[in-house]
Amino acid sequence: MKLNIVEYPDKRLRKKSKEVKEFDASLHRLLDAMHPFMLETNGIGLAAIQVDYPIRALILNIPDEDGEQPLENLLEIINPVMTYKSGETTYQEGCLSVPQFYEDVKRFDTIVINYQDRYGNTKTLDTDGLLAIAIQHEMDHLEGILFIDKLSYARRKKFEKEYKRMQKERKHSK
Ligand code: QAP
Ligand code: CO
Repeated sequence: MKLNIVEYPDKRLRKKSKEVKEFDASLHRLLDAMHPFMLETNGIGLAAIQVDYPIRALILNIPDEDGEQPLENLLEIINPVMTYKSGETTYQEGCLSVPQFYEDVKRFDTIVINYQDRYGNTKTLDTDGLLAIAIQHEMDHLEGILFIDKLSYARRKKFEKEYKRMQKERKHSK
């Protein structure tokens, strides 16, 4: 299964992802393809909509202390719902769909989510730190929201200018 990243300003990133109802082989095939794709592209989190499948599925593989991303740390999250959120934290975020741009974003520090695994089993996860930040970032993708939408007006303007210049450079070097 060959996946391609959808990059800003592609309108497909703005769709609201649909609930997953069938936990079948085609879902498993997609999840199985997303993980190596994410590692190859140096990602720590990826929502299905970023590879043009607008369904409520996302994966996360937060690096450990040695910077490794072992398979046992892979989290597959389907149909997540946030049931608790508290505190505040700021982190310099990036996104595979917004390459080469990083900016501080404010998020909740601690969250609890209910979600389903690839078999449709219901799970609860209570977490904080980078995993909580990453989950909030990926859950935003399910609503068509990107981290750049959370920037101040001035920062967003700066981003649009930088990003346009960068895209021109990338086009010329292709
Ligand atoms: C979302 O982001 C995230 O610009 C996952 O050139 C971000 O995996 C969660 C990436 C921050 C928590 C904190 C970005 C790879 C990867 C790039 C990513 C790039 C190559 C971003
Ligand atoms: Co992203």
